Formats: sequence, structure tokens, C-alpha cells
Amino acid sequence: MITCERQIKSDYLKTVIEKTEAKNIHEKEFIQALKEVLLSLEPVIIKNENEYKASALLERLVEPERVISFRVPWVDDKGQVQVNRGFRIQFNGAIGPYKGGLRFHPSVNQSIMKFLAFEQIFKNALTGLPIGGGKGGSDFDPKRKSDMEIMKFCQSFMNELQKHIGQDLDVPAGDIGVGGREIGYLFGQYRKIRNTYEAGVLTGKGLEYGGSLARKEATGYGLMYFMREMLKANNIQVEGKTAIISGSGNVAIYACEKAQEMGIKVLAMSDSSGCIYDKNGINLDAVKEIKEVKRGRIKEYLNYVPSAQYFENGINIPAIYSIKADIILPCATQNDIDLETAKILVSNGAMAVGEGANMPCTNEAVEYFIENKVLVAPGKAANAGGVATSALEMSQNSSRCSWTFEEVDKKLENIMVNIFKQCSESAKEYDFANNYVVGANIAAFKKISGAMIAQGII
Ligand code: NDP
Ligand code: 2IT
Repeated sequence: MITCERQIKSDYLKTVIEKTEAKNIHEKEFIQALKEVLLSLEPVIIKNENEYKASALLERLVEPERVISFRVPWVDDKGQVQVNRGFRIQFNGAIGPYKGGLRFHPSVNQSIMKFLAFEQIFKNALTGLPIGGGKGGSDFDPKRKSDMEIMKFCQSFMNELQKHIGQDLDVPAGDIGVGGREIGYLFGQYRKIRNTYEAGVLTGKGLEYGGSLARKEATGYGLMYFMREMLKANNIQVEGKTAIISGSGNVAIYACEKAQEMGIKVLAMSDSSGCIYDKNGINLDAVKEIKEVKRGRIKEYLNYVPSAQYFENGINIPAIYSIKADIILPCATQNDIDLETAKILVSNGAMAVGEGANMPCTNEAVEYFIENKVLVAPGKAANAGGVATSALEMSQNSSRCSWTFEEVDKKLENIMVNIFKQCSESAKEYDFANNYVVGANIAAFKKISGAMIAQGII
């Protein structure tokens, strides 16, 4: 059942999509991510259909190398036993050790893990660094848990995860609900169980024990480097523009920091409860204190800036998307912007969307933006700065040295400039002009397919 309206010319592609959909019928996010990529690859697939078919390239691409699911029992502060489900998806290791974050959020399930791991294969290929695609996490909800409960959960999670990871095998990092604190507890437990100091087994570590300067900032900064390149290529000046940023976690905060540095006025940020609107521009120090220090709610911003406004999310579109801005930066979670929301943003005059989150726009929303000449910086390219800097952390760990903030930031900037170039050139090569969504998929696919074909049928 292909739900997408468009005609598929390649019988091979059509069959693969249909079979994969039938096999994974309950995994809607995975199917969404898969279709977005595969449909856009059609021109490349048509060109090489016989070769791909002969080695079942697409069938292998859509099937994870390994799916690991495990029980995570832990004892809460009241002495009650809790049980969560843990995952690690090792999707594709053709280019390097599996690499990708861990997400702790109650919505986590196999479909979400597989969509994230699938996206990660392409994202990691675009970085130009030797990393394969993986993702993991748990349906554990870190909200309202004590520090002790977080530690106990992380330790139990690692008791099982450690059997499946290693610096040359699979290197997890953070994602939603997993930041520096969690990586610290996870690393400590890995070190204790394995009785070895294997710094490169996790990234996003603290600076005292093998972390890299600028990793914390990397995803948000990288997003803005990509945005700057995209606007520049379309003769749009960055300075003086307005922006709204959904989320107020790691990616959102550092996207805001770099946007402000570039002369963009950030009008609004949000969390899952609602958004703050500050017509004078967001006071980022206040947001950092609320989110990074107090682990509080975005609403508390009004205690710092009483002239700002707070809008609670209703049942329809998230409140933040009713605010008018030039640049839209969804940095919270998947499917935040659907077609209805996209229509509002377009009618409000948005000129560019930068996906800081993974798959924050539905496929229909992305198509609508592109049809309406809104530039889209696709997540797998625009938010690749985080994982790229994780790979730089791995390099520093292997060589037992550490680079300065400026060195890492410069490398990150060069990587993002290069990713934009790849997206732009691949789009042009296949006559998609400034459709960077298609460009990113094609550029990444060429690299992955090349590596998979070279390594034979495995
Ligand atoms: P954080 O946990 O630091 O922040 C997530 C933010 O999104 C919070 O403000 C959270 O609000 C908000 N949010 C709103 N709705 C939801 C929802 N339904 N589920 C989860 N969060 C929600 O995560 P990150 O900033 O690290 O990640 C944000 C996005 O960026 C994710 O899509 C992630 O996959 C992607 N990403 C992250 C990278 C990284 O290096 N960290 C790299 C590349 C992509 P609340 O507190 O109310 O839940
Ligand atoms: O989605 C992502 O790219 C991440 N969460 C970061 C992964 C990593 O390994 O740094």
C-alpha cells in the first residue's frame, strides 16, 4: 500500500517500498522516513536499476543489520521496581562503526528507533567521516525523576547495552532526554563493567573525561552554518531576519546562540507545554538557566522577562507556529510541523525552514514548503554537525589529545559548508535546482551504495 500520491516509474523501487511497508506495517515513522528517502532517489535508482536489483541493494538498505531490544529493570526512590524497554538499532555499518544517539522519552518504540537509525545512515555519510548509522534509547521518562533514579536507570540500561557497543563497533551519544549527566553515568557503568578506559565508546562526554570542546554547541551551531550557506546561495541576507525555534533543549539553545551571533532576532522558543514570545528577542541566558541549570519549564521565562508572553499549546498546532517569522527552526521532535501548520507558516511569509530536529516536518509539509518556494534545510544534512563533532571527539580520543574550542568549531564549520555543497551539487546534477532535501538524499545514497556494493552481499 503506497499511500503517497505520486507515480513511481521504477518497478523495482515500487516493489521494495510495497514489500517493506507490508513487513513493517505498524512502524509508521519508519515507513515515513523510508519513503521520504527512497522516493526522492528514484532518478538514481532508474539509472542503476539492474546493478541494484542484482545485489538486492535496496532490500538490504531497508533491513537493519541488527535490532537489539532488552529489559531495563531498576528500583525507584520509593523502593518500587520499574521495568522499561531498551533498544539499540545497528542499521548500517558499511562506512564505519555504528554511530548515533540514545533517546530517553516515553514515546520511544521500535518504529521511532528505526526511523532515527535509518536517517542516521544518510546523515553520517554526509559528514564525510567514517561512521555508520545506529540509534538507541528507551521508553524511560526522565521528567520528575531524582538524580539518583536517573543514575540507577542509566546503570541498568548500560548493564545490557555494554554487550553490544565498543569504540570500533558502536558508539552511542545523546539525543532527547540524554545529555551530559546521563552520558556520565552511562560511561561510568561501562568502565566499571568492562574494567578498561575506552574513552571512544561514547561521545558527548564531559570535558574532564574525554569529551570534546564544542560538542555541546555543535548541532545548533552546525544548523546555523548550514542555514547561512543555504541563504547565501539564494542571495538572501542572514542579518536582520527573524526566527522562531521550537524546543528549548540542547539543539534549540545553541541554534539560538549562533542565530543571535549572526544578527538574527529570535522571537520565540518552546517546550512540550507551550511557547514564550519575546518581541525584543529571546534572552538566552535566562533560557539556559531555566533549562540547563534548573531543568525547569519554559514558562518560567516570564520570571526573568515579565514583558514576554507565554502561550500554552492547544489541541491543534503547537502555539509557536502561529508566530510570524522569516526563518523557522524546528528543534524539538518529529512531525512537529504537518501540512496544516506548513500552510500557516507559508501564509505568514516564512522564507526558510532549518530542521534541527530529526524529521520535524511531515513529508506532506516538506512538499508544500518546496512547492511554495520556501527553502528547506533537511535534518539529515542540517543537523549533522552534532554527530560530525562526535566523530571529531572519537578522533581526539584515539589520538589521546584534545583540540581547542576554535579548532573544533572551525572543523565543524568546514564540514557544514561541505555538506551544503554536496546537497546543492547533487540537486543540480539531477535537475532539482535548490531542492536540498532531494540533494541530501542523493549525495548520501551514492556514498552508502558505493560502500555496500564494494563490500559484497553481506
Ligand atoms: P533535548 O532533550 O535537549 O530537548 C528536546 C526539546 O524538545 C525539549 O525542549 C522538549 O520539551 C521539546 N519537545 C517538545 N515536544 C516534544 C516531544 N513530543 N518529544 C520530545 N521532546 C519534545 O533534545 P535535543 O535538543 O538533543 O534534541 C532535539 C531534536 O534534535 C531531536 O529531534 C533530536 O533527535 C535532534 N538531534 C539532536 C542532536 C544532538 O546532538 N543532541 C543531533 C541531531 C539531531 P520538554 O522538555 O517539554 O519535553
Ligand atoms: O541525531 C543525531 O545525530 C544525534 N542525536 C547525535 C548522534 C551522535 O552520535 O552524536
